Amino acid sequence: MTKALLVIDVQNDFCPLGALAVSDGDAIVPLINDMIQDHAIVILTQDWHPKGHSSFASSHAGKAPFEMTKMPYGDQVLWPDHCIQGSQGAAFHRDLDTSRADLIIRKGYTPSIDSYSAFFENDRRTPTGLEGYLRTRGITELELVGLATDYCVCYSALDAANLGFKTRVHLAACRAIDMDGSLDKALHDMRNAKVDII
Ligand code: VGL
Ligand code: ZN
Repeated sequence: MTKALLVIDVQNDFCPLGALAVSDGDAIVPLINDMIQDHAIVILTQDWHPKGHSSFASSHAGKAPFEMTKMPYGDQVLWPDHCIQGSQGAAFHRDLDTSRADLIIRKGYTPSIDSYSAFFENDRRTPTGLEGYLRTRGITELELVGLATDYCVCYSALDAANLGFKTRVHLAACRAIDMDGSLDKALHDMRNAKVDII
């Protein structure tokens, strides 16, 4: 068994005062830094959208943030503009220890497709390349932490488990957006997919 710690989207825009702030999002940073010290392999993800990305409400006339729309690939929540490539909001939280990361995988760069999961874009078919990276390194086990529990952590954990990786989510080192019951649904879906939740 070779194990990696997968740290999802600990970026300024998901922390208090950020464009898509997750309440208490920054509270997990010290815990994650401790976990980074305890793992031989650390991988970080970074939400990384071009300006005018199709997941932004501002790209859809008459739509407000947190409303739904239909994309060719299915239902999509419309978000405030966030994690614009190269912006301060897209940068990692300043206290996150990024020095030990073997890989930083960016996602959400395709203008027409959102990407919650670290493995596949929201069309559920376009790969990010993370699966190949893990397999070629012989990594079989993943510990997930980060933001947000009910979106990018959940989608990444579901894909990881469905791809056959032994997958564990550490809730103490995650925080959720939690709108319209999304956290309860995420926990339910992860349990059904045999994700270990602690
Ligand atoms: C995320 C919404 C939009 C996340 C990213 O990191 O959970 N959520 N983009
Ligand atoms: Zn995003």
